[in-house]
Amino acid sequence: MGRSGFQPALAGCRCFEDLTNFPEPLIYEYLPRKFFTKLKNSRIIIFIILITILSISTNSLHAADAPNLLQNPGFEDGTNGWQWYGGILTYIDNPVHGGSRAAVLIASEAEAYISQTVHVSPGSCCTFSGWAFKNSIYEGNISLRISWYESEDGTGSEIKRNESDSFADNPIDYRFLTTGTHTTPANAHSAKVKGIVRLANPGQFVTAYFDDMSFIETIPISNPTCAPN
Ligand SMILES: [Ca+2]
Repeated sequence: MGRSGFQPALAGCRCFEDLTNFPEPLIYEYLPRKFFTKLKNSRIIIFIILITILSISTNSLHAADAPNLLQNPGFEDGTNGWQWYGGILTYIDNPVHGGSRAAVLIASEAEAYISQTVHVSPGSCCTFSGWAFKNSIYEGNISLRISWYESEDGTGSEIKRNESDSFADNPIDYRFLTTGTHTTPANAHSAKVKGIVRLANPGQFVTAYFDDMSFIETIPISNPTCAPN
């Protein structure tokens, strides 16, 4: 039986056994169109999944690789790189959270703080974190804050602030604080990061300890906003 005599039966059958004797292009012609549609859709789904995984991995690596922009973040070099207001700043070897030194701020104003100013880019994602401790007979609370400025060096008026949770009790060990991740305002070019002590009553003082501070800035690539904000 010639091929011309077989084709009508094949057209009615449309089974794979019959197709094995035909050249490849003809097999494609006889395979159900749905098969190719499903194959095409599967490839698209796999492609989207791979792109998503790559995007997540890129962002994660980007954040993980971002350097700590603070100088002397663990106070191993004493108080170098840090400014302070509303009290006295020094360092101590016990208690520490990491390394062999931590900062000690003896706050005597209603709001005292240690601070550093860092240059930032508008639209970037910034996170300020650190560890704090206090053991005081007087009442006061401790928190972290990012103050945003339009200037390049933290001068001028504060245009926005983001603050961490605070604590007022005397914890048994250093406590982690973070402002969370925030988008740098569109007109901001510097950020002053602060470890803050607020006194509950005037005329008293509170001794607070800070260690292992970090300020991380990342530039969003695939997602134009920072999360959480
Ligand atoms: Ca330290």
